[in-house]
Amino acid sequence: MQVMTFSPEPGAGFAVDGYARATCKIGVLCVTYGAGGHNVVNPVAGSFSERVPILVISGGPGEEKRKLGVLIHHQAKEIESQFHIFQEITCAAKIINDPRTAATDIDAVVRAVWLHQQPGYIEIHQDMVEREIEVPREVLEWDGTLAHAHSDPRKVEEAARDTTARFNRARKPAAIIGIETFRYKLTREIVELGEKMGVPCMTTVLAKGAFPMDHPQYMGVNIGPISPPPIRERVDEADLVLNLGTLLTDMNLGSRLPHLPREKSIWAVQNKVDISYHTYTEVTLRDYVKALLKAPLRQHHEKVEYCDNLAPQPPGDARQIQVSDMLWEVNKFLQGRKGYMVVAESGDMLFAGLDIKVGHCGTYLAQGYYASMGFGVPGALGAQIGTGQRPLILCGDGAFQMTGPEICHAPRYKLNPIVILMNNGGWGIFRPVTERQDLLALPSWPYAQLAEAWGGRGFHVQTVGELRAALAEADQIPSFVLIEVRVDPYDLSPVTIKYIKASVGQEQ
Ligand SMILES: Cc1ncc(C[n+]2csc(CCOP(=O)(O)OP(=O)(O)O)c2C)c(N)n1
Ligand SMILES: [Mg+2]
Repeated sequence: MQVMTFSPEPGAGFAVDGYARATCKIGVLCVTYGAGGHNVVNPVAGSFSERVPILVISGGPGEEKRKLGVLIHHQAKEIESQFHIFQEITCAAKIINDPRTAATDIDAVVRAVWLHQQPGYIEIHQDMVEREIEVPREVLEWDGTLAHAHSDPRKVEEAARDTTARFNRARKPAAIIGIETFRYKLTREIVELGEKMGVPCMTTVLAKGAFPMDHPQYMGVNIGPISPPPIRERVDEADLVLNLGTLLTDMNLGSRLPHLPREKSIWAVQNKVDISYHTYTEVTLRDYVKALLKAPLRQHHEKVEYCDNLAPQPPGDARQIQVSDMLWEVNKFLQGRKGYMVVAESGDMLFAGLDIKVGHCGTYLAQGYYASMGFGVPGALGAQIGTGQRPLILCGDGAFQMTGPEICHAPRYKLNPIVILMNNGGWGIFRPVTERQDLLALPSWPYAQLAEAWGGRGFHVQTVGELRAALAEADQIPSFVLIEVRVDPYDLSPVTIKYIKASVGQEQ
């Protein structure tokens, strides 16, 4: 087992999330009681809301200490306060304080993590660590497999029949792929289904990467009303939209209510299928997709064109670089190269990243819904450990100042991400909507020098040509690389501009 340590606990929390998110395996996070446990509440809350399977193991004060009746160091309100906090952000939480039930309690939490694809929590009291515990036979003989939820086969069959009838009547169906397809390792089946149906396939914001971006049927990211016009028009024209594993979040919908009428849509998510106004419960996504793969679906042959939000790149390499130039240059860089994944931080880069195209089965990771700053660098380190793909991290200066220094751990684990640090001198995404601009400013760090001091390579670029050259060089450098890209404080990515306009209620 690979054990890694980080500097502040949030780094460890995001790294475990990144590992689990990228590999669809359970990641384990170990923290000390109180100061440590409370320090990972934010990353674990992110794993909870975006359905990433991790197991949190925390220490806890022993029985002897409790009996003293005094306050125990690291305690917040009650001794049990940390446990109560984690009950809110996990699907199962147990304090392990009884040797007779310890094994079954741990077993139950691990099974729940897998079943719900959400974090679980175990608190092991100090005086329990060395205790002998009773292990029931079924736990001893467990073959290591973890079960997903079960379906009712009759409901699966009927849901698939109902879907087939509607699909075969539809003239212009389309599919929107959601994050559950990736979490339940269904990408191969979803691609097969997309090909069998022959319809345009889009993803939500959170699920970017769940459908291969270089597949001829991939149309791009659907963000409701602020999608690229061809996507918006195609969804409006659709007489049936098949939503597979799509969580209904404001981010996925461009902060508006869905404009898909229910009678024209099918939603398969969270172990149920809603078809028009009917609901089939106890139908897992896996069984539903498998049933559709066997169903007599009419094949369409629609020609699909990939679209993003980028205007054509103006010519000239000596130009002052803009955010959209960075996106163009990263796309060109990725086009000819295998073995890269992209990780996008929160802030402008969360929206900017939607215009990145990673081919060759490269992973794409971002907290597309919970959207916590600080995920990028440590999340990418965890993801590289899990997949071996080299991360290209898109990160703002604000987010880097939160957890970016975790990059100093890269050399000792032989990890080598490339960090593209967009330095706009502050919390840029809020500049168009904030009166007190002074509150958004950040001190400038010597980013490139810090990278060198931490065992990596640092670049500082200001023009399009300099970024292109730095990326090409970074590709050949075995250590981690940080490229600081100086941009205008008011320059933002195309999707952020649309998102802000939509949020403040302006027309696009
Ligand atoms: C932990 C956390 N705190 C606060 C926020 C709210 N927030 C979202 S974006 C942002 C500023 C991002 O600044 P920066 O990383 O420099 O990115 P930029 O938009 O400037 O490119 C803030 C404060 C958040 N998402 N997460
Ligand atoms: Mg910034």
